Amino acid sequence: MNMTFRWFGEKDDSISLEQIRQIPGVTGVVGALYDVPVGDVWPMDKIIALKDSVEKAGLKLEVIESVNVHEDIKLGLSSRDKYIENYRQSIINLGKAGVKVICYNFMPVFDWLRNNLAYPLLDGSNALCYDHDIVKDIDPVKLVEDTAKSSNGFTLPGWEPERLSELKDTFEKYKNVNEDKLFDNLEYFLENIISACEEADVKMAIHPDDPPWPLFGLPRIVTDRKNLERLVNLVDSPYNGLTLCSGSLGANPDNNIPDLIRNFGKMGRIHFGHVRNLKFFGERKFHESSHLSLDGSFDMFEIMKAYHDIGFKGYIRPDHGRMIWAEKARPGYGLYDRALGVTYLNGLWEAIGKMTSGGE
Ligand code: DNO
Repeated sequence: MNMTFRWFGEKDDSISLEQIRQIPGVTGVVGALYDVPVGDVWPMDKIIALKDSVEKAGLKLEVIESVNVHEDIKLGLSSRDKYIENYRQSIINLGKAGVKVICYNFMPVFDWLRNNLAYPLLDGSNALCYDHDIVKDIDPVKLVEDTAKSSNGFTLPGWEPERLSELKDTFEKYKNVNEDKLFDNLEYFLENIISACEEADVKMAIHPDDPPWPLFGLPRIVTDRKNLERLVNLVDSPYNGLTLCSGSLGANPDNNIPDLIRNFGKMGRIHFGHVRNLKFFGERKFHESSHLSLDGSFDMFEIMKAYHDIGFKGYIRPDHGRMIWAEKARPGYGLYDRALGVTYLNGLWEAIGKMTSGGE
C-alpha cells in the first residue's frame, strides 16, 4: 500500500508540499493540472513542471485525480471522438512522466454533491453534509451558487465555474440519456482509450458517483456492486479499474465496503482507495466525520483489513476531513484532519500487519 495525499498545486492550495512531506508515511502526492480546460490535451511541459515540484519536495507523482472527461463523451455526441483522441494523448503524456494511475469519473454534469459544506459538529469542528430531503427540492442552479459561496474562496474540484456555466443547456442535452445509454457511452470511451493505457502503462480508476443515486433526473451508474461488475466487464482489462471510495459507495448502506474491496481487489481491479468515514443521521442523510471508526458509521478496521487481506499494492489516500483547529482551507481538504486520518490509517495498517501471521 502506498499512502498518498491530494494536493491542488502551488497556486491553488492552502497546503504546501513541505507540510505534506512531514506527514508520517506519506510518500506521494495525488495531483492534477487545474489550468487545462476539460477536453484539451495535458501538455508535457506542464506535467513535467508539476512532477519536478513534487519530486523536489521528496514526494512522488504517480496518481492523477482527475483527468476529467468532457461532457460530450458522457453524452455520446459525435464531437466525442476528438475529445477521446485528446484523452488518449494525455494518457500517453502522463505515462511518459511516470504516472501509474488516473482517477476519473463519469457523473453527468455534477461531480460529488453536498448541501452543506460546513455542517457544525458537536466538537466545534465542521464537515461536509448531505441531506436528501433538502437536495431533492433544491434548484440545481441555486446549489451551484451556494456551493461556490461557501467554498472559502477556493474553486472546488468538480465544481469549476466553466464546467457549470452552461448548466441549463447541459441538463437539456441529458434528456435523452438514461442509465443504459450512459453505460454505452462509458463503454465507447473505455474501448477507445484502453489501448493507450496499455501502451503507456497507466491504469484507469473510475471514481464512484457521490452520492451513489440519481440526482435531478440525471442518471448515475457507478453506484453499487452490480453496476461495478458491469463496468469492469465493459472492457476486460486490468487497465479498466476502480477508485474504491468508501465514502461515496458507503453512502448507500447496502454497499458493504470490505466485501467490495475483497471482491474487486482479488480481481486486480482496485488501483486507488479513498478512505473516508461518515455518519448517518437518517436515510440518505449523512455528515462526514473524522476517520476514526467511533466517530462515524463505518468500521475502518474492517476496511483496512480488507485491503490488507488482498495484499493491496496500490495507492490509498485519506479522503475528506473535517475543518478543525480554525483552519481555512478548501472544504474537505484541509491539512489537519486529513493528516490525522493518515496517521490513524497507517496505525491500523501496522497493527493488522503485525497481528497477521506472515504479514508485514
Ligand atoms: C471529491 C472527490 C471527487 C473526485 C472525482 C474524481 O472530493 O472525491 O471530486 O476527485 O470524482 O474524478
